[in-house]
Amino acid sequence: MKRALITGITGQDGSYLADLLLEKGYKVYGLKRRTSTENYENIKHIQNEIEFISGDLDDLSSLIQAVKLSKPNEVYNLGAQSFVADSWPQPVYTAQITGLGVLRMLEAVKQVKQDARFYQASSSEMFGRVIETPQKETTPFYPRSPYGVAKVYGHWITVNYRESYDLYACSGILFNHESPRRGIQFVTRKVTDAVARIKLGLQTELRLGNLDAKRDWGFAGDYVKAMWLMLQQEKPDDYVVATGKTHTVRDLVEAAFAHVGLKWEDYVVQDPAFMRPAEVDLLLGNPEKAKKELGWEPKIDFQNLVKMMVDHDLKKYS
Ligand code: NDP
Ligand code: GDR
Repeated sequence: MKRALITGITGQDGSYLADLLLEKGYKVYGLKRRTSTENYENIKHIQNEIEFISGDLDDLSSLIQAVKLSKPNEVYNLGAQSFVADSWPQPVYTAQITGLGVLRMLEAVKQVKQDARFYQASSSEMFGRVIETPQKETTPFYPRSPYGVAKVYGHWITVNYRESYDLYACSGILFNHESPRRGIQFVTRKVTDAVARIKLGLQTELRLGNLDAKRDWGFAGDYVKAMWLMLQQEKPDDYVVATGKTHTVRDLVEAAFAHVGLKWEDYVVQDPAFMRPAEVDLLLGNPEKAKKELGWEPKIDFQNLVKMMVDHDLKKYS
């Protein structure tokens, strides 16, 4: 039985990855930080099948202990302060967890179990003010937020540990991916949740920031398969994971309201409070390498993703 250690197990991706690995017969260990109230919402259906280990990406000793206890064949480092907007008010914390947290996890693997395969959750936010379009593995980085800068560090330290210590370490450069388990602060879920509440008469308006930003949005359930595939190859490498299609926030809003028969213009209010100090205007990924080398294909397109999320939120409030 293969053993996997997942950081960020309570998050969107951690929960889908745990579903996938349990289906494949893995023993799954989840690093779980202490929180004042329990947040098992995304994993409550599999809670009894996961072995939780108390730890924090800020605490190297806890990560060393987690690797000792789980003796993993594969480590998936998905834990992070992952909300870009909060990386401006919390830049040092974001650097500690999203940046240096990667180094701590790599150190734990290097010190305790060098043959464990390591996955780092890199991000399209590293491309930021894009140098070329579409973005691929060789596109230079130009991050536009403290979060993006921290992810660039996490990316390069993963490459460096691979080259310095011969670790099997991969970075997946994943473009935005969403689902009914997406955190409520992120724009897709904020919109689908509000559309459901407005349709059911529980809310009257939706306040948003920049409607012109473009993102390459896919489905999280498809993207965790690419993470697993990266760790099953002969040699470790880095891959862009994306749909190859981009849409504006306005397209998202329009699709979500249209799905319940409403016009978005009647409800959406632009609010400067949700504008960012520096914006990433356009992200569009080229997933050719992942398709060719991993045999990976996204299954859910943008329209179906939006419908899936709105339907889920409607059911939740009905
Ligand atoms: P989420 O925000 O849903 O989950 C983040 C996870 O990290 C949660 O389990 C959270 O725990 C955990 N975490 C936060 N701080 C710490 C800490 N100090 N120590 C240990 N764990 C911590 O993110 P996603 O699932 O969406 O993303 C997973 C990873 O992929 C992240 O690294 C993100 O930056 C990256 N990424 C995400 C993309 C996306 O579109 N979703 C695209 C590209 C990269 P808790 O529940 O306690 O808060
Ligand atoms: P992003 O996702 O920053 O791309 O990071 P988010 O959904 O937060 O923003 C996407 C775009 O929507 C615009 N926007 C708003 N965003 C939010 N959250 N709230 C609003 O009200 C709003 N109005 C407009 C934003 O300005 C932005 O342009 C996500 C995270 O999952 C990261 O962890 C991950 O690395 C990247 O995706 C790839």
